[in-house]
Amino acid sequence: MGSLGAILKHPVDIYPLLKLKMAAKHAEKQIPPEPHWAFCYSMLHRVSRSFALVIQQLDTELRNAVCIFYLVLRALDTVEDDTSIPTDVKVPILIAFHRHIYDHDWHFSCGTKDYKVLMDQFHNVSNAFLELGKGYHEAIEDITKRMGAGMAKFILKEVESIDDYDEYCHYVAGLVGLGLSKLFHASGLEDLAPDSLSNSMGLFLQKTNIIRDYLEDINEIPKSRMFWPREIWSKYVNKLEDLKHEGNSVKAVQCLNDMVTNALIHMDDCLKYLSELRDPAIFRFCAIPQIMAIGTLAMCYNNVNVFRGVVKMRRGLTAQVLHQTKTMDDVYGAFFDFSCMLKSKVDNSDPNAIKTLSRLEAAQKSCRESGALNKRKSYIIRNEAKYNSVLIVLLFVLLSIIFAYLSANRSSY
Ligand code: D9A
Repeated sequence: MGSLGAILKHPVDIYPLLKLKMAAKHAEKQIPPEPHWAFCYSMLHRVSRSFALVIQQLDTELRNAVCIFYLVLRALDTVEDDTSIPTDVKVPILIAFHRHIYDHDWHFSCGTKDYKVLMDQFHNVSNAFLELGKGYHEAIEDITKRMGAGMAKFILKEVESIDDYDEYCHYVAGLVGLGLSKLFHASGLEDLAPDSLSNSMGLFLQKTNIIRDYLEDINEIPKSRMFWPREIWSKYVNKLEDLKHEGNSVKAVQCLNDMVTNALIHMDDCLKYLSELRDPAIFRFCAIPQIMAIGTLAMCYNNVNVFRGVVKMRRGLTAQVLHQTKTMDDVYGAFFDFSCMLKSKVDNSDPNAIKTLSRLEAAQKSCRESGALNKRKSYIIRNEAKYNSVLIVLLFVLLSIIFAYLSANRSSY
């Protein structure tokens, strides 16, 4: 849908979208003067859009550490993703990456577009890294080392079982959760979160990405990338790529729903992790991606378009989440709403319907027990309904005027 069409359909998006535009303009003006830091922050803006805005609100020292951590991880990812690098070249780079970040002029050319610039000019990232405090150095080094080793392991191995799937997601995303918790702790603003909760924060986001990106990953050139575990898809089709063929759409959607149901396991841990944060900026930084994830899962569930193109949250809805997420009550409200939306999409004939519903009900119970739902003023879905009825009233008024005008004209004949 074109952006004008989207806006006409969701007039409620106009204000948050304008606000987002202004926040983005403001953030771009805040880029620091030192060339290496300027490089890091402009890179961050280019590769992460909305996420960069939320990072921007963190306390300066922590913000710098998170910015560098993010870019180091993106660089590691660029090496892992580049299918044109031969395995015997790639594996040693992944394994030694935690040492390269201490090297003033190390770089390795790979990736495309913005990622190529990041890789070619990586010395800016290492120079900025070297200026961070000791606590931040240790956290970033430790996570980079463990992630690089995990990625190397999975270059040679496919994701077969659900345990493999959880292990792979741990390396590429769960460890990010662990690393961020360490950075928050090093800043003195938060207690150290338990590793299992930090891990779940990453798994929930990563599994959502893997579900949403099925088509993009399977169509990857020169070689498709497969992250959906065989243990799940083999119940529905013989080959993972069969899911995209039109004749298999019933099986494909059942498999998709199975994958979403698997991701829902992590909801409870995510709510627990978020409920224990104290600093409001750190809270927003952590909560926004989680709400986007459950929103994306709600859009993907039972939706055959996952196998035909991209299913994403509307930009306007993203902008709303960005502005409306301030407290834990907002998180409970959003999780509750998106769980409702998911529940309404569950078809009793789906092989996993009972499991899906029970996971959603468990999450809704946590939201209800928090007591947040009674006192909230507005939230995403109800808000939308309110604006839609305003639009219907307006339309009605407009039609009445036209009708009155026409009948006045007729009587004058
Ligand atoms: C995150 Cl430092 C990520 N990943 C994300 C973004 O959120 C997490 C990569 C590097 C960092 C952080 C994130 C944010 C806050 C708290 C977290 C956390 O843990 C406590 O990570 C677990 O997706 C990537 C991984 C999932 C692999 C970890 C959010 C983000 N959003 C994109 C939108 C998109 O669709 O990818 O990057 C964006 O805003 O552009």
